[in-house]
Amino acid sequence: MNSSFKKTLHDGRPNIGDRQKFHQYVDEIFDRRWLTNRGQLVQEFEKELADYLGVKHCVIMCNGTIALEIAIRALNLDGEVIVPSLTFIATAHALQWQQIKPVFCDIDRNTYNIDPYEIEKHITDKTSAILGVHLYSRPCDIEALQKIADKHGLKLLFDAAHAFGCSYKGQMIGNFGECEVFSFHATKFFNTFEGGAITTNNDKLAEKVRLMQNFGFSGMDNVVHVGTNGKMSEICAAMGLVNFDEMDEIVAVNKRNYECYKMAIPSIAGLHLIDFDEKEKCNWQYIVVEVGVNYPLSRDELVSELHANNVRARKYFWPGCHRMEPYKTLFPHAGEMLTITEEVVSRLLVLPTGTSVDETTITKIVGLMQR
Ligand code: T4K
Repeated sequence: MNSSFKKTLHDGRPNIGDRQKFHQYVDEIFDRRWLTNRGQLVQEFEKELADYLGVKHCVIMCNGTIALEIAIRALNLDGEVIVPSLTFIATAHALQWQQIKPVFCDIDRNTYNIDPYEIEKHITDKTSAILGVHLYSRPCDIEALQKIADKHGLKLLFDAAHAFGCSYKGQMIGNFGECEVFSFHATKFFNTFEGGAITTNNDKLAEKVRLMQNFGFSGMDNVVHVGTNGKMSEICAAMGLVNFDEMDEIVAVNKRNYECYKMAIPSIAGLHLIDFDEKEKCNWQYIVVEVGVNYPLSRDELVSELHANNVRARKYFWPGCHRMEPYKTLFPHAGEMLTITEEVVSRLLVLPTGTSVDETTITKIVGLMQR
């Protein structure tokens, strides 16, 4: 490995759209002196996203975590909610934050998404909902989850933080369950610095979510609901509009990068690269590799080796929410029902992609993985 490769940090840096356009938006924001509270750019951005997703309502938020919390509260969830443990900690925290017990459910061995066949084992008279996560750009088995939710009178909602720009059976993610929640954090392929959204086809829910996002205000001086501050600022909406214009190019780069990894990784004995359904729309953002037993290094050894060469591979989402606080103390036996989760969390790693990563870099990264 040449030393200049080793000296540079190889990381999935944020995608940044046209700077000039962004600066123009900033000037407009300053000229209008309208910085936040549902300004012109937020409204424009909401409309663009709703049209793109083909959904009736898109309520843009300050980040994905607050959006999750608002969605959970707007749906009146309580008691227990069934959720995968293999997800970012925010999914579980959004429940626990509101005194709702996250009940961790195992995942499907092939998709790493919540396993519909495991869900019924966890349903009690306290269960109010299923919170699915479309992990690593791959939608959950939505039909199966909806069937179980309907059978037991449970609400179904989705953490779609990884699945903006993806489709399920030809329909864009954002249209399923009671509502879906996106994150537009800097580390997501489509970012607004910080940001998120709740999307729904339910008019009443959308109205409630809008109220809750703005302290419950319905017009000036009139508070009609309990609420919080979940608003997005104009500057974040400007970033969203700029990046939205370049989304197709960003996705094309992601796809090229995925294909570049795919040319080499499958031929390395013991490494398995996740695949995506070519018939569906995908953001191609997650280059997830499972390290098998026949690979000469463990996942942790391989990650250390990559880090030693300045390649920022991540162990998302090790060790699983159930092994982090407060859950590991609250539910010390949760792992007993999470056999697959426990197995795969120590095998998965995520490699860098995005517009800051080129084919030469990928060839070198893969070279480090060859044994
Ligand atoms: N649900 C799911 C399934 C999620 O994945 C997330 C967020 C949420 C819900 C909650 O949505 P938000 O409330 O965040 O909107 C990151 C992000 O903070 C988090 O948004 C994301 N998931 C999670 C998967 O990853 P870290 O702690 O891994 O980020 P950090 O600081 O290590 O950054 C990752 C890499 O990106 C670093 O190597 C440095 C680089 N980076 C990062 C930032 C912020 C940059 O180059 N520039 C930057 O500006 O959590």
